[in-house]
Amino acid sequence: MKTLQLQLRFLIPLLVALVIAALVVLPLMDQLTLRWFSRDLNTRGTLVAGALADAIDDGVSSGSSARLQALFDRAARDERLVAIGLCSNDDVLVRHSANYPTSLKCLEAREIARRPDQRLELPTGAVHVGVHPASSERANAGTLVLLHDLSFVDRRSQDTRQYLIIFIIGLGFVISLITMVVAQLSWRGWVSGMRAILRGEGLVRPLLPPPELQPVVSEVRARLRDLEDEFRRSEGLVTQWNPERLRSLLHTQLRGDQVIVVSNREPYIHERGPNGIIAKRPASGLVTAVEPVMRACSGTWIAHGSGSADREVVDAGDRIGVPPQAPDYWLRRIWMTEQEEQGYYYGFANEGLWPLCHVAHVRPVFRESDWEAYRKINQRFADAVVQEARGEDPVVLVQDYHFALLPQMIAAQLPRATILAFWHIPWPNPESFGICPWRREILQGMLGATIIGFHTRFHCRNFIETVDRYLEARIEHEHSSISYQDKETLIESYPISIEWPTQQMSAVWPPASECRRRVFERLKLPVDTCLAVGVDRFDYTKGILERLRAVQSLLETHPDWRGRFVFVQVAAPTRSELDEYRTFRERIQRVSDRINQRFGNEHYQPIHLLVEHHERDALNELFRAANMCVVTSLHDGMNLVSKEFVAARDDEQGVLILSRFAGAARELTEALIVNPYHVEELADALHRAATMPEPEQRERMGALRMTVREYNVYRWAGRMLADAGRWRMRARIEARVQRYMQA
Ligand code: ADQ
Repeated sequence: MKTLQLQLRFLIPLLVALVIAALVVLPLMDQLTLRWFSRDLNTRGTLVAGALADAIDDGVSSGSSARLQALFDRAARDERLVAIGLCSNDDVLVRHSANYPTSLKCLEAREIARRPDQRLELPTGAVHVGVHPASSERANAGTLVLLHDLSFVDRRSQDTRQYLIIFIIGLGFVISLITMVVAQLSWRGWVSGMRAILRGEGLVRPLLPPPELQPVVSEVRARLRDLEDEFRRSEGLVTQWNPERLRSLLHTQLRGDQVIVVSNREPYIHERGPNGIIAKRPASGLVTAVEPVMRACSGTWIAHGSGSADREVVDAGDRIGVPPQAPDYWLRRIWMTEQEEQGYYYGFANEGLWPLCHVAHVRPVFRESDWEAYRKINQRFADAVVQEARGEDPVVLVQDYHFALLPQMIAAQLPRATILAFWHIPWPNPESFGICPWRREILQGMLGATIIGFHTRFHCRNFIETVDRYLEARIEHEHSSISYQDKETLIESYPISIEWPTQQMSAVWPPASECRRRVFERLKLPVDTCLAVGVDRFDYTKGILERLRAVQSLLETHPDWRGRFVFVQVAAPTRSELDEYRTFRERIQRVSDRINQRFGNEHYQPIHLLVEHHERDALNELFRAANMCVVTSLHDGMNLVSKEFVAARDDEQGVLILSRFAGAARELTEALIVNPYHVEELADALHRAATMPEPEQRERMGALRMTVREYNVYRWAGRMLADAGRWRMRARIEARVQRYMQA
């Protein structure tokens, strides 16, 4: 019924247009034909009159009426010329052919010839009346009245009219046919498309909708994207991210879909010790950030099993429930040989990508064999993700630079998975990245992800520019997205953070004064000591050497601090298999010894270098005991130590000195922001922190604590997962629209 209505709505105006065309076009056509022929007949008449002028003049002047009559009768034998008459100069009909209607006087003939149609109806039929001077160079014999037959004009006009009518009918028919077909198709497409959306069904169909509906699909896509952007912006205003909110987000926006995390470092390492097997938490910013998220969503974490007792504790599927005391999620361990670890982890990831991305004056090394191992291990993890996936569209969180190729490898096997790749370290500029021989492969691998996350907008921009430089991709800066080989990837900044301590947690902390007493007792420090701490993995990017130089400078320029200023550096051993790390460690040891020799004595050591892993409580105690925490990274994606120090100081005392090259400097603006390369500037900051009045410390620390509490790790994960949820919803709607447009 609807279709019929639609067709009528198209057909009626069309028919009306055709009738009007027939009423106007046909008479107009008749008029035009008559005018054309009149013009032709007048021209012809002028020619005839000119040709006869001399002969008529001869006939008149010789007085031979027979000759004139014969001339006229001969002329009137022409097929078209019906009759001919000669008017004298005073308009008297002096001679005419036999069939000339004598009732047509000269004056009347002139009158008719002046009318546009020049038509005269005679009993024998219609004629065209033309009046032409019969004059030549030597003669002026009067005026000729020429009567031309008009029946042939009428015949031709009728023929033209017939053809025109047939043409108009034909045209109308073709237009109606096209209109009906288009109306039918459009209506069906719209109806089924809208019905599909209302029914809320749909499966991904790789087919494209019919071309006439492509604009609609693009429009739907653009609107959804705008809404997403708007929502993301408004979300920034919401505060209070906590485990409950994250859990509810997982159940509402992700409808409880499975979450799989992939990282190189495992959240718990089982080691065999003298007292049996113990589970240790590694010193890692990534583990610190992702572990609370996994506890909240009870998914599966896939990681390299690197502990000496890791194999002993897993089940037949290489899985173990963690945390050990109260399991919340599964840890699936992946095994690799020493040689594989050497190539993939130490080689490509840590001798290649780590220095490449940090641009920290250590040259990256790229070896073909490392690249092969990297690819092989990435594939092994991708296969594990596929094994662990319960459905065809899990949410997979791929962590860090060890797995640049993983997104594409997972997408190849699970095209409907939502893959979030988070890059925990900085992304360099395109020129620096260009050093990598496999730059294109790495970018292509990463662009298999649905969303790629960095800590800062600055790193996002570097990444987008790098893709722009090395791949043929379409970049939409407005939506911060990259389309590569028909796949769209969102590039977004998600500043990582820590789990803000709950009241139950902080309630059991010893008071700051007690922490200070214990630490001072352990390190045998006089009570009036100003204590500065640094806590890092023992890595050349963390700026440990720069700190030592600044301490030396402080003790040189402010000798009154000698004996009263102590710097404790806690450095967790890391990547010790690599030469670069071993030499760095030796160098730090040498410089510390030298400073201690120069400024220390048997009771006083300005530098305490503690090269060991500390448990969380021990670090917390140290942070609470210190007067300041020194974070001087030469380049750092974020730096969680700075946030941990802030979280530990519920007494709102203590000063944070923070490198401006750490991502954290963009959020923690109330810290003393420094350039770690500038020795004196850093030494000044140490002095300023050591002498900062308590009220100023309170003001700064209070503001810092508000920031870290609000921008906590649940917000980091929540924003990312919320984006994933919206992306999945968008993909579902798009698939539905496309599906029903096919129908
Ligand atoms: P990391 O380079 O490991 O992380 P960071 O963010 O400072 O750097 O995190 C280190 C973690 O290890 C912290 O949780 C810290 O407490 C812990 N840690 C350090 N020394 C320790 C020790 N001696 N004993 C025990 N624990 C220790 C990478 C990037 C960072 C980014 C994080 C998270 O390099 O820029 O902030 O990932 O994305």
